[in-house]
Amino acid sequence: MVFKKNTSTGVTSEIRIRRCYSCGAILQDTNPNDEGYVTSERIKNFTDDDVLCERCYKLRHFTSPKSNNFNSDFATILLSAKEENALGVYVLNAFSLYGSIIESIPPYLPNNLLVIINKRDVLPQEISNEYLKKLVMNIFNKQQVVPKEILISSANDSENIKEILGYINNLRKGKNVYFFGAVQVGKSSLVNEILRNYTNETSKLITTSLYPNTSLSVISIPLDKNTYLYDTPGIENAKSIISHVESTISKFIQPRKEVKVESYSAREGQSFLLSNFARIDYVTGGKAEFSFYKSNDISIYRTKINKAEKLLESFNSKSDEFHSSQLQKSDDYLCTTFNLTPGVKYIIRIYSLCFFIVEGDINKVDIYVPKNVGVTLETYNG
Ligand SMILES: Nc1nc2c(ncn2[C@@H]2O[C@H](COP(=O)(O)OP(=O)(O)OP(=O)(O)O)[C@@H](O)[C@H]2O)c(=O)[nH]1
Ligand SMILES: [Mg+2]
Repeated sequence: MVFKKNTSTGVTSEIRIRRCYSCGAILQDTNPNDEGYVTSERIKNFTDDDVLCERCYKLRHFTSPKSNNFNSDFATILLSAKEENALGVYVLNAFSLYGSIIESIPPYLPNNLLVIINKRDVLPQEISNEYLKKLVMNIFNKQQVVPKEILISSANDSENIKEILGYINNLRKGKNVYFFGAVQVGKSSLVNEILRNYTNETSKLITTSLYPNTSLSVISIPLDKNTYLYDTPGIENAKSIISHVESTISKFIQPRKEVKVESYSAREGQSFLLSNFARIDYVTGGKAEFSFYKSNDISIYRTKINKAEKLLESFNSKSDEFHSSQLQKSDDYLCTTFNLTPGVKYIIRIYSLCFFIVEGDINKVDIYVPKNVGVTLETYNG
């Protein structure tokens, strides 16, 4: 058994249980057909990094992080949504828009599409809603994706939720509604909040079951006598850093509260480390300013370029430093060089880890990120 009874505490015995990090089910290794099942083999090898029941484990590992393939089970769900003329609700993460847009999804998207940019509350107010919408529209234009509406939300803002519910009711035209999107963007939180504001007049129950012809477990919420809202499991994006670090670490990489910008005056020859998740070398240029937006739980270390590699590798021997033990040596990273025009303001994004604005008399930066994680450079006019 995974859970242990501790009988030494007297009358009120304490029960220590372990829950699946993703779905919250109590873990057990006795009945494969019950919630929370894990094989005894996986229990033996459990690290705190991957405490997931068998079902969630399979969902999380359905694509090889190296291929960025779009899973055929999701294709089945989305294509049936398209066929039914259902409303698709594509949820994105405001903090990591590029880490939450799935590159290979466009051919499968329902025509009736609502986009929600969630987790607005973690971004400072100085980044405007218009800027976020413009960014998303630019990417969607290239992908030929045409949503009916783009909304901005925070799952904990009840006014916001009412507005979303209004759009859903108008757009769905009596059809089913499918929530989908990358891992951890807040789909279920939004659905839960919507439920609180929704009066369901049927006697049908909320159920979780495998979606027909797929191995994906989908939550069905009755909207009325004939239609449902479906909450689907998160799609892994191979370019997002959260696909490359332990789940316990990814919880802290993703900001939970408003991020505080950290600004540094920098000179050539300096290097910034975001724990051991990324390294930014300022290779050539004059006086420059770097402003980082990242989870408040991640510290920035400034050093000289010739000392950066040693510092990066030293994280693994320091148990008290917050880092990923899946990133051990310089071979685990890939370097991208950006040549910049001095005087132009740029924004560099490391998918789901951070974005930072660089400005000043700067010529060249080298960015080291875990292999396969996305890095982009754009001029900044936010
Ligand atoms: N600050 C903030 N946190 C949010 C918001 N929405 C969700 N979260 C948090 O983000 C985490 C993931 O939320 P979920 O609702 O489980 O996300 P999901 O997309 O359903 O995740 P998967 O089903 O695992 O893909 C949780 O810790 C939520 O509390 C939001 O608008 N703002
Ligand atoms: Mg969910």
